[in-house]
Amino acid sequence: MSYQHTPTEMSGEQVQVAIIGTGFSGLCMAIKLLEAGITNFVLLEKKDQIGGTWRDNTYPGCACDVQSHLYSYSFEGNPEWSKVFSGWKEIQDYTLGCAEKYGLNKYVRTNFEVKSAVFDETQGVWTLTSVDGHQVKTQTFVMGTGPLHVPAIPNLPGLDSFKGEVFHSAEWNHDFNMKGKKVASIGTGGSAIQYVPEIAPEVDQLYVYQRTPAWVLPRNERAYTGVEKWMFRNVPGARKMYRSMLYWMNESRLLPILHPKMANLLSKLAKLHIRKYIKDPELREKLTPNYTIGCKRILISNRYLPTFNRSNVELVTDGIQSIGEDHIVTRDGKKREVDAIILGTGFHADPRNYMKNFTIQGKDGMKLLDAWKEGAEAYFGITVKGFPNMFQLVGPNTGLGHNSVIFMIESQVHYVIECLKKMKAKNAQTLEVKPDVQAGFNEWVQAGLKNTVWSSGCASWYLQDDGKNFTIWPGSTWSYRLKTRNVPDQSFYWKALSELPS
Ligand code: N01
Repeated sequence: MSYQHTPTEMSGEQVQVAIIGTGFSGLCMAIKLLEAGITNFVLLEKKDQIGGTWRDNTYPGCACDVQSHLYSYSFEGNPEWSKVFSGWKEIQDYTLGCAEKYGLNKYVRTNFEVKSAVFDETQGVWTLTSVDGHQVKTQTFVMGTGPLHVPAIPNLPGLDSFKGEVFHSAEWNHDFNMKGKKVASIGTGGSAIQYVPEIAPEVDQLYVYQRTPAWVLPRNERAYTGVEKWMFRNVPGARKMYRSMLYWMNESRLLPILHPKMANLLSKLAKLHIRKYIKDPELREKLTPNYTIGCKRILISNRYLPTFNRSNVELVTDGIQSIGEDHIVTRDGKKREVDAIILGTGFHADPRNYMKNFTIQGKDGMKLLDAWKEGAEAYFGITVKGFPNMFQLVGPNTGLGHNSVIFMIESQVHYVIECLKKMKAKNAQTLEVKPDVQAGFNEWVQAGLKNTVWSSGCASWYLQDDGKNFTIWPGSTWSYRLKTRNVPDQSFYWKALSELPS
């Protein structure tokens, strides 16, 4: 893959649009800006290479649990996907390929980690400043930063005193040789269930520390045959039809999520899955969740559960009491000596946590995190009152537990482009969502989330501490698509430069 980095040499640059992040959402935004004839933009990337989740997560077994033919841009099909659920490397190569094909590399400014965005009300312009003090002035900015990228390091007593190797799943230490080592893995979410089966055969002993068991369903994994790939390449409509079929298959997974009674049916299936692999009733009970399926992300794997039948793998369900220089002690007083601790403990999903080092200041000196004191919210997850010309991709309440987030990203990018077109047509310097429109929308969102699995009383990173669901879109993805097709004039204040305060 030939890929040219663009150096960070941009202080003082002035653009129409600045996009933060070069993952799936940032790149999609850039591609669609070019399509709309907007070339005066930059892509700001904190690291030295394009990418997002699939650049950062490289742990053994890391793969997407949405089918690749669906977890890719609708306008950039890839007949060459090697299997149903591709690994991180294949997905990252796909995104780099898109960046190259659409000529995005020249718009990218790497090593530009934005630390603040400040709105100038008199000019209707944002100033973005990097941690190194470089600045970009822009009329509009789009956050394509993704909600799950700041690792959550658990506050476990004594973790700092541990002398062995410690790393988070998203910061995998590939130099650490696990052969013959005793390894502890903490957490049993989407990441851990992928790497646990991979490392188990390597290590001398693996202790899997589980706080809450995960609901796990079978993974329909297989490689595509040569004939299938030939058809995807050559038969008109074949790839699109297949993608549509995957889309509706995933969309149907919404039913048990929205209707807890149907969730019972799904949990019966998951229990059969556990029964198939785990014969020991005591172990089976430990691995069986007691919360409504869907409340935490439903995981898919055929390899995770059988791992616990290995003689060198132990499931530890007693809570961690303390960590010493070379061991972990659980609440039952048992001490296990380990050489390494892997933290499969997830990410700070609440922007009020993961955006602590990124100050966004809108109108009247208002900081975004102050505006979000009660919880993050936006209009369609995209625009926020008091923060004109700021757009978010995969913002509050637009995450999914059942289908491909790329579908949501494409809807949002379309919406942003429509906003920009309207601004131009109206000769508006600024656009700002009306407070009552945002409030009404969020009441509707929260009402839609009532009586779903997320209001069943379980703990989940989809929920903030007070139980409010700030992450999930309450309906189907096609309903989101329909609602974001058009930008209603009356939902926003549109102001020309001459109307801005002096
Ligand atoms: O993180 P998680 P992840 N002591 O938050 C446990 C996406 N993803 O990195 O459930 C002990 O799911 C925590 O326990 P509990 C996907 O959206 C996507 O695995 O809070 N344990 C849990 O078991 C996913 O949801 C793909 O009780 C502690 C685990 O750590 C998201 O990324 C693939 C603890 C964290 O699980 C995050 O997944 C992989 C503590 N102090 C991931 N703190 C795709 O294929 C936390 N835990 C698209």
